[in-house]
Amino acid sequence: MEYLIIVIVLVVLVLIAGGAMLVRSRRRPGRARGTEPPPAAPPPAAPPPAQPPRPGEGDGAGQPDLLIPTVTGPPAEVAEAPQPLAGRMTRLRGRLARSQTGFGSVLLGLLSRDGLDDQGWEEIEDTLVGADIGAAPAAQLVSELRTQVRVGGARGSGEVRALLRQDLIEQVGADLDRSLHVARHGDRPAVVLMVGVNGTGKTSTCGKLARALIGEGHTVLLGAADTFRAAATDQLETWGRRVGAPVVRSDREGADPASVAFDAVRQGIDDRADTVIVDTAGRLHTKTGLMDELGKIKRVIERQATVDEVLLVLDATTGQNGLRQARVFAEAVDITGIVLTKLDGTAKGGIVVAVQRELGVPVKLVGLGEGPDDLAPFEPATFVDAILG
Ligand SMILES: Nc1nc2c(ncn2[C@@H]2O[C@H](COP(=O)(O)OP(=O)(O)O)[C@@H](O)[C@H]2O)c(=O)[nH]1
Ligand SMILES: [Mg+2]
Repeated sequence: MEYLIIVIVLVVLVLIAGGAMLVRSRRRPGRARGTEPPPAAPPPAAPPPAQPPRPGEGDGAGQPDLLIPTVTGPPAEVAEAPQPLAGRMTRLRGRLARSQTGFGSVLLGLLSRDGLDDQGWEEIEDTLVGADIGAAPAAQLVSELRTQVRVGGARGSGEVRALLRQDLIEQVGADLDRSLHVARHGDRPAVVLMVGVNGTGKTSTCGKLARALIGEGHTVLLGAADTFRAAATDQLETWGRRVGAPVVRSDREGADPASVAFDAVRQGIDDRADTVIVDTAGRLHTKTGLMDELGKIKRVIERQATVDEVLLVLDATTGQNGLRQARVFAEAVDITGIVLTKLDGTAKGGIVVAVQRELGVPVKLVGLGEGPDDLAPFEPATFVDAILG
């Protein structure tokens, strides 16, 4: 009898332990989006996979840690020659259109109604606000459209679409200078500083941009000034290896980011590189901390070269939170352009209008996926056409 009880207890314990393990292993693949990419098949010489995040381990700003590797596309795709930057947004517009379900077609549907009343116009305004365009631009758009519709009288759906298209393009800013300053000048490389909060896509953008520039015949060097975690440096190195760009890094976790940036630019000058792209840490600890860190990196670079672009990387899916981040970064450093990533993952493309207005600088590049060629120069008309379907 005692034997039987002991055997039953043992069986129950084994079942409980087995169940617990099953639950834990089930949970692992379903991580929150943007915290850890599913591990892609590593390239032959890839660094060892990073440790899984420990609870409570972060960057000091309450942001989850990010792990390598980032590229989830098959290595064969990476080995192919990069697509030219020009025309990429048109090629990738399907990603946008797919993610914009709602916004454009809802607007067109509302505008095509016969005898739009105040409530209808309010719905149009709400739809625009819901797409993150911002309250002021939404009100402005509605007032313009109202005038146009009143003056022109009843219109067909084609005409309504043309009006809306024109007004949206105007809001997005068709005439802003979105050129990227990445060309070597004199005996100095152009320097691009990539800034933004952890997880927005800085390191991927460094890699994608390097790949695109190399495809256009530039020589590019990468600087791993995100020294906060060794994994961040490894991630950039993986990109460098894949795209054919040397990476200047420090072997010491927590090394001074400014000194890595300095070394990278020094190396870029010695190598006669066209462009040096410097990746930074996205620690939004305090505004003064951020200012000190980014300010120091910039000053130290400027001892030997000019910083031609300071690109703020923003995750389009973060909405108002992204705008708040943008404000803090803009106070810390002079931003010259915005890279809006993950536009493939949001139906709220209106953030383009809101963030440009907030910072007074143009969106220069957009991220439309995790693949190595999923970075495109921003084109207002293509963007609006994708939204309107
Ligand atoms: N869907 C999508 N994912 C992106 C895009 N850009 C970056 N990511 C992913 O966002 C995650 C964080 O990117 P990472 O470059 O490490 O961000 P960082 O912390 O700012 O350097 C990675 O899983 C990237 O693959 C994009 O445009 N679209
Ligand atoms: Mg990074």
